[in-house]
Amino acid sequence: MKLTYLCIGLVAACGMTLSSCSDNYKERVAILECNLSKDVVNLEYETSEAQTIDVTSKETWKVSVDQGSGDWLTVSPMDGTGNGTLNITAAKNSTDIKRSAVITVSAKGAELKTVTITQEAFPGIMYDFADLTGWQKTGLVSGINPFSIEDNAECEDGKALKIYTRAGTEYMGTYGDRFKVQTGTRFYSGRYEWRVFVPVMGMNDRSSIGAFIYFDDQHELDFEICSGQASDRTAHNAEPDDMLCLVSSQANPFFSEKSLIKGNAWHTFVLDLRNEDGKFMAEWLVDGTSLKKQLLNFGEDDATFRVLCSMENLMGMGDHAATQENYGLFDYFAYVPHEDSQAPLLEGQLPPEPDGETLRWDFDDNSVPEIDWSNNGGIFTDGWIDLSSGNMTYIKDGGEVGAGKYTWKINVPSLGIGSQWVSGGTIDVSNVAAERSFSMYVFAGKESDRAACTVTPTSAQVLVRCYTESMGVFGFPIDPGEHVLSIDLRLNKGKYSPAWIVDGKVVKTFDTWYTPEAFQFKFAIKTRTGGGWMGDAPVVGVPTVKYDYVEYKKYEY
Ligand SMILES: [Ca+2]
Ligand SMILES: [Ca+2]
Repeated sequence: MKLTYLCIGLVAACGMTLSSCSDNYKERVAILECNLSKDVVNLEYETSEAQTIDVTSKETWKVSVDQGSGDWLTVSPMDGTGNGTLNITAAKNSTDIKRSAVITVSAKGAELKTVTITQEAFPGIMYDFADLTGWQKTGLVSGINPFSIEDNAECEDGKALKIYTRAGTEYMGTYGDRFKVQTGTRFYSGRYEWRVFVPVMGMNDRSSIGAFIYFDDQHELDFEICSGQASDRTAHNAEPDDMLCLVSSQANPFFSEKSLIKGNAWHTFVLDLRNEDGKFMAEWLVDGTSLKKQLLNFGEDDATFRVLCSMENLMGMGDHAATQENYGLFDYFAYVPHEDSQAPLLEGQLPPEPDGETLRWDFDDNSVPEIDWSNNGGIFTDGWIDLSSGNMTYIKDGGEVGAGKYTWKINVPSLGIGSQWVSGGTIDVSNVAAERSFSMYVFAGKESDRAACTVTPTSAQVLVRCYTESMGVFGFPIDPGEHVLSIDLRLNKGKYSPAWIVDGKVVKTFDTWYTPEAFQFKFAIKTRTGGGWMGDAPVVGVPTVKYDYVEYKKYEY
């Protein structure tokens, strides 16, 4: 019945004669059998075993595969005679899109048979290190760029992030080479997975490869890989190509345990955090083998984690300063939530703005309201305050500020690279001597500041310098001209959590450990020159910088 319909269809479509239809019919009856055991196969995003489809035929058959624009499905064999079996293998789907392909089996004169193969999307967030989208570089120093994207055939996508540290005592310790990339997105419970190439590192060098998650110094969970101290190597009967792998919790509770791991090899490091009665049950696995399982004293209500990949010349990791350049390669980092995991806090997404009173100063009568601000050298024209040689300090209510959204419109000048000049808003601690601040200056940046940017600046662009001491500098390129900049200072679990917003777009968020109880702040708009942290050359002339308005929304918490 089916064949008759097909034949009629062919006649209509191709204008074939009835006699040729009749010939086809006869031929088809003779080779009717070309059947497949399945017509649909659904694959997980990652499968290790090949799926099979049985072909039942007495004829010679051929296989064709339509996989859209991709190249992810492998079918073998692609032809055969008589009964056979097709083996279907799929590459891991690292994308967030479910994909499909159609396999067609044809035998001469027989009806075409098709199998639709679908593959689930990656159920979490995959960072493949084909570039550094979503990551911030930290610890950069002048003169070298320790981060690079390398071609590597052993990577799933052919690309890896390489981070290296230098040999020598001058690059040791707190202010030595400590190079990291960290995610802007923050995560809760779930499965954290890094694929890392561990070389044989300099013997007993104080260098380590890090794959870890961080909220603050009390909430940090790590893998650290080093060649280790000689005494530890002896205690573990390490072979020359063995490295030491430390699994650690920095606190709550503290522990650090060592085991051996082969150097000159790729490894998969998994940190699995499951919710258990409001706490995290944490498990550390290397290449599928569990090294440590521990219930922590904290859970999702206490910490959200950024993910880090690092190379650091750290004390305690060996017996002496690095004798060679050491490096690590990172193929990918992948996060997969558990069923009950809170959704990640994506970079660029903020929770709804808290309520609060909004204060706004337009300067449109060409003066600073004296009860609100102290003006030190600002000059008014056309409703703008020119702070090229001045600053203005918020003095209302004694000048104390806290959680809130601080916004200003600035006309940014062109600046020579490395000029020691900054202008913008800064929220500075007022009750202790330590440096604690949230600032958002515009500056040109040194070459190292510019190299550190996730988005590469053009030569004409300047940088928005997003800064707080506990984070360091995050530079975001903008063109000279008018921009609206905001520091959106929230409280997250009782601690200050700033977001830096450029023209309405969140470019950076960070959780500090600063609390309103410990620190009071004052706000100012300043132009400053001459600091070594600003650049490596004196500014030429007096760049013109003007502000159209300032706004402060005091959040109610
Ligand atoms: Ca990769
Ligand atoms: Ca104005």
